[in-house]
Amino acid sequence: MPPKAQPANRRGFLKLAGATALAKPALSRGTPWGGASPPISTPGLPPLKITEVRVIVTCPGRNYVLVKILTSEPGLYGVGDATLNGRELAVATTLEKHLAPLLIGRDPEAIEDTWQDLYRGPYWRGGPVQMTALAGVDLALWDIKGKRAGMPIYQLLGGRTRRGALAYTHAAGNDLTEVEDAVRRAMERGFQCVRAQVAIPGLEGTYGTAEKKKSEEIAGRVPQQADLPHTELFEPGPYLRIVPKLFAHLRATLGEDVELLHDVHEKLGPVEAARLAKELEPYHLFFLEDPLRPEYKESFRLIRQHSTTPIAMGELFNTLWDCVPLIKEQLIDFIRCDLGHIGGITNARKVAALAEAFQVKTAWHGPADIAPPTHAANVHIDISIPNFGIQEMVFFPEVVREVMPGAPEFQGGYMMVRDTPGLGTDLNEELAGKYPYQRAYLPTARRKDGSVQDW
Ligand code: EZ4
Ligand code: CO
Repeated sequence: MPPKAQPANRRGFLKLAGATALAKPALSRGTPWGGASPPISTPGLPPLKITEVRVIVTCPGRNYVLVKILTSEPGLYGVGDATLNGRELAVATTLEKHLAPLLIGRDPEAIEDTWQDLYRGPYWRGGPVQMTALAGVDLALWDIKGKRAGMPIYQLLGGRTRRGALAYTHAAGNDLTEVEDAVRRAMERGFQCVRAQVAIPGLEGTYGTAEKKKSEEIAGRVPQQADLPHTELFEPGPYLRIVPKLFAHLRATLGEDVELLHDVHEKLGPVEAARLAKELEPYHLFFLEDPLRPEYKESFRLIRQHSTTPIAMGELFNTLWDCVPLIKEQLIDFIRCDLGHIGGITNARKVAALAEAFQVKTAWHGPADIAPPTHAANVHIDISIPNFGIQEMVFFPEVVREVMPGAPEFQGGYMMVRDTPGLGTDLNEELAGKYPYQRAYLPTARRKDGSVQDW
């Protein structure tokens, strides 16, 4: 029997939100189902509904936001990651106050429909806060679907295309030999690919280097406090001089057999980035990461015109459309979105497919400030697509692995996911509760003259 059509009544719905739920769509004649109702779930399986959405903010060493979606089937739930470093509570509030009421009563199997509805529904769409919240929901729903199907997510995405995901780790130091030693340690651990960052002489605590010191002498800055951002110094001149020296040193001492990468962290202007890419050419980088800020996509042309150093970009992108200009003009070689900030698996697999058509490979962002469910989602996609490039990874401390078990594991240079149904990751809520949120910010940066610099 077709469901009874209901008149549109948004106010009525809002009052109901959290109890029964899903907005009843307006009557539209001429459909076999008697209205513009959302798609229905798998025939033959018992109908499934979302019964509860829990938002858990925990700080086992650093802050993480998790979203746990429970269903009408006892014991069937999914856990997603909705961590946005430095703005965790904005995402948690979005989830609790704005998204949870829309999810209760909904069919968790209709992932794409839910994604579209939550992305396009608010009219004011996108941005890192909303896209991270959406990623949390998306991952939890994929986790549920995998568990219901009895399959790991990579199977639902088409099955394995490879045995493991080639991984890179970070090596940093205060001078060239310290970085060299760090790269050697990574190689001894089994890494074939290593990202190398070095401190800039005369400037303290550059992005990615081992020690982050305060630089109190910068003009016009408020004093540092533990729970306020510390400010780093940056000058493009010394940076542009030391980085080619670093890679000359690494090639001279380590040879060609290790793949080397470097993260610019969107700090340069167009001609500076072009110069760096050009000067690094002799050292054959695997890629140069995030050379320009995401606003300046057309400037990537300048880098391309001057160098064959492979370029990777994307951890600050929030939508599929952010990726289009760079991919369709083949201005990059690797697209490295953050699944946690681009709306999860549902959007990332479209980014991967778009990239495939233009011979661009994936290199999903994999830092310590996104939680194990996103790291697992990275690897599920990595091992099920044809155009995987490389996977950034971190070793989580023991306490994080206890709170969120099941993160992908490093084996001989590759990342492996569990073959258990769903993402393979979980959340120990009781333990998470023992580590309450602590206010924390990402660092900021300034130039020597005191002016603001992108970090
Ligand atoms: O600075 O995720 O490639 N990795 C990175 C990260 C980012 C952090 C910011 O929250 O650039 O370390
Ligand atoms: Co980066």
